[in-house]
Amino acid sequence: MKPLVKLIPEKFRNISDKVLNGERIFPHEALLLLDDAPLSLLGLLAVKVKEKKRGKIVFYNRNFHLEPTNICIFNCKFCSYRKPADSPEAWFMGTEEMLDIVSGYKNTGVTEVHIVGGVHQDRDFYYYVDLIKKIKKILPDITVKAFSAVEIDSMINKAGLSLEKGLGLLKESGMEAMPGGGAEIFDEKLRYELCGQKCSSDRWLQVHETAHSLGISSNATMLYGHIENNEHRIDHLSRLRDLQDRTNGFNAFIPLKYRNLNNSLSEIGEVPVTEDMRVLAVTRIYLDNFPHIKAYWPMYGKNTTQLALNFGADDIDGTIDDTTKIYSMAGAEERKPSMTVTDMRKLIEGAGYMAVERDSFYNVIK
Ligand code: V47
Repeated sequence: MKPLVKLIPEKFRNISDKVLNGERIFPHEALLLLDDAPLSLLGLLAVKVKEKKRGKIVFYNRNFHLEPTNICIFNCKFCSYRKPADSPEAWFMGTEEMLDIVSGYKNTGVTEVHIVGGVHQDRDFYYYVDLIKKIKKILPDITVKAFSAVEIDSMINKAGLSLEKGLGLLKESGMEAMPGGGAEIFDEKLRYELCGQKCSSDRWLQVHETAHSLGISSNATMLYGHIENNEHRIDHLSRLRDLQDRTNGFNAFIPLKYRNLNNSLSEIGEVPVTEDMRVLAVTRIYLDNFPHIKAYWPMYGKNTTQLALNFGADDIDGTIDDTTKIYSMAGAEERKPSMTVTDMRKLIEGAGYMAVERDSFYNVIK
């Protein structure tokens, strides 16, 4: 036996061989890796998988977020962002205010607007259809990546439309992609405990499946580091892997680390960075049909994001321009998240990778 192989504990040798040969691993094998494998082995395997897909390329984009409101009919236990309407920290942007923000990005090279926010009782489906049309009038070339499946489920239900009809109308108005939010954790018992008011796991998956069938690509997320265990995590990833087998409509998976400032779960604290890297690496290894794994820098912080590139991530998201508050309000280090293209390239190159600008669909921007 070669000396290097001896460094791999015996119980992981078969799984490691499978991963290195590009074979799919079973849920129980992913669980074993997540439970027990040395972190160094996870990093090695995840980097091998990623580099087989992508070589040395790590992607970034030029984007900004539009967060119309943080007033929300739902009250999820992990959320630090939602505020009651009379709170000094609540906001509700008017159409003109949002369109002024959008106009500010004319001729800046920005390629994507990511729209998410609270589900506000006074805003309906047709308001958002109209908003997207107005945004596309101002910035015709920008990709509108809009609304979590939870927001889409709410607005479409309220309008009394089928998913096919509602998503079709959103697409016609100019929405080409969907972000991966609202997935949280799919286990039904935990989901009920954390965010029982919002749509079910099956419905989240159905919204994405329908979007994919209409040619709207999307991302997927998993909120981890709260009350779930490793089995719940692998179950969540399995449901996503199964759906991707059917549709191939997901672009990226984004593990989202629970941040604990000012929410109802605060006392449980946050998982250490070693746990972040374990989750990330197993994700890259297990989700063999996901083209990209994103290390979302406003959530991890810049240093951990750089480390994440050595645990399987091949994308770091975008310039952001201090336009999202979800993570700063939840305690992330980046209080005003913003990076220039030069900053992003430096971060990626500093980790030993080649920085490549992409659009929302991972086409390379020269
Ligand atoms: O669904 C809320 C999470 C998500 C907290 O698709 C929290 O490119 C940690 O989905 N600690 C929304 N996480 C953000 C999101 C996203 C982010 C970046 C990129 C993309 C993409 C999508 O944020 C929510 C929830 O899972 N979240 N509160 C918290 N305290």
